[in-house]
Amino acid sequence: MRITALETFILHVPVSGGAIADGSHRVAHWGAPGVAIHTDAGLIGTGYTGTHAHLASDRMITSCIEEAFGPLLIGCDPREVRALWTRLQRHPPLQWVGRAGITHLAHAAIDVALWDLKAQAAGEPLWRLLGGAADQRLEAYDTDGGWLDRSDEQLVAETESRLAQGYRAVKIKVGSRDVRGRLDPARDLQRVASVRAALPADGRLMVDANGAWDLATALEAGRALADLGVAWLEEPIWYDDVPGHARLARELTTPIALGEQLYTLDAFRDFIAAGAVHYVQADAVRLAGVTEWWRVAELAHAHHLPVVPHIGDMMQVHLHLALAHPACTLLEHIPWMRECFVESANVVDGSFAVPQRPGAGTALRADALERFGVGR
Ligand code: 0YR
Ligand code: MG
Repeated sequence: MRITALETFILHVPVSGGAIADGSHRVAHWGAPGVAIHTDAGLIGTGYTGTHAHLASDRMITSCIEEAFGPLLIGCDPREVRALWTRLQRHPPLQWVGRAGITHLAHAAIDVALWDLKAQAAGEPLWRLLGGAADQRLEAYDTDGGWLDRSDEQLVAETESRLAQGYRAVKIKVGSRDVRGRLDPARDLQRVASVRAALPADGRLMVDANGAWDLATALEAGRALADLGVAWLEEPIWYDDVPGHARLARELTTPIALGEQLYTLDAFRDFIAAGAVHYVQADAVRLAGVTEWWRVAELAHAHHLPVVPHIGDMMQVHLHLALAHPACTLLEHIPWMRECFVESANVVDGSFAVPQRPGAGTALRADALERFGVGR
C-alpha cells in the first residue's frame, strides 16, 4: 500500500451553549485542522488535532501538513507508521523549526491518519489492533457541565442531569476572577462545595484550573479542596512548571493531574521523574499522535501512575487508546464533535460503548465538511 495524496481540512464546531470559559480560555468553537491521507489501495485515513478554532493558526497547521510533511510521505507504505514517525520527527530542517507547537500538532494529525489506515488495512478497530479486549467497562467522567462561565445553579443542574444519565464522576473549572480581574479562589471553593453537595457520597468530583493559578494560590486553595473531597486538582499552575507542580504534589493531599498542554515524551519524563504528577493526562493530538501517546502511557504505567487522557480529539481516538492500554480506566467526555463522525463515541449508563468499525474512529460523516468546514 502506498500513499498517493494528502488532502487537508479545517473544521470549526460550535461548543455547548454557544461559548464556554475555563481559567485561561474562552472559546465558541472547537477547531479540528486535519488531513485525509489517500492510498493506492483505495483506503483513506483521517486524522486531526484539536485547537481553539483560530483560523490563522489552524492554517499554519494544515500548511505544515501539506507543504512540509506531505512530500516526505508520498509513496510511503502507511502501515510503517512507527518508522514514519521517526522520519518526520527527525527530519533535520523541520526538527530545527519545531520539536513542539505547530509542527507537533501537524504531526499528530498525520500520525492518527496513519494509524487509522493501519487499522482499516487490518480490518479492525484500532483498540483491537493495539491488543484491547471487547468486553470491558471504560468509565466516562463529564467535563461539559462545569465551565467557569456557568452559574452555581447551572453547575448543580448539569451535575444532576449527568447523574440521571448514569455518570458517577464530573469535573468543574476553577480559576474564577473578581470584577477587577484578580483571582478569587473563595468563589471557586463555593462552586466546588455546591457541586459536591449535589453528588452522592460515592460520586467523584475533579477540579481544573487550566493553569490559571500562581503557586501561592494553588497551595492555599489546594489545602481547602482536600476537605471538599476533590479527587484531583488539574493544571493548577503554569503548564510547563515542573518544580512548582512537584512542590504541590508534595505538600497537598489532593492528587495532581496534568498533561493536556505537554507536547513531548521528554516533557512527561521530566514531570514523572520529579514526582510532579499523579494522573497522567496525555493527549494524542498534542503529543505527535498515537505513536508518542503510547510511549507516554507505557512510561506512566512503569511508574504505576494512572493515565486519564485529555481528549483534544473529542474522544474518538482516545476511546480506542483507553480501551487498549492497561493504565486507562477512566476517560473524559466532551461531546462537541459528536455530529462529525460516522461512529461517534457514545456513553451508555456512565461507560463508553465499544466502537466496532475498522479504523481509529476518525472517519468523518459525508456532510461534516459542508456543515463545519471553514475556508482555506
Ligand atoms: C477549553 N479539559 C480541558 C477546553 C478542556 C479545556 O480550553 O479545551 O477547558 O479541554 O481542560 O480537561
Ligand atoms: Mg483540563
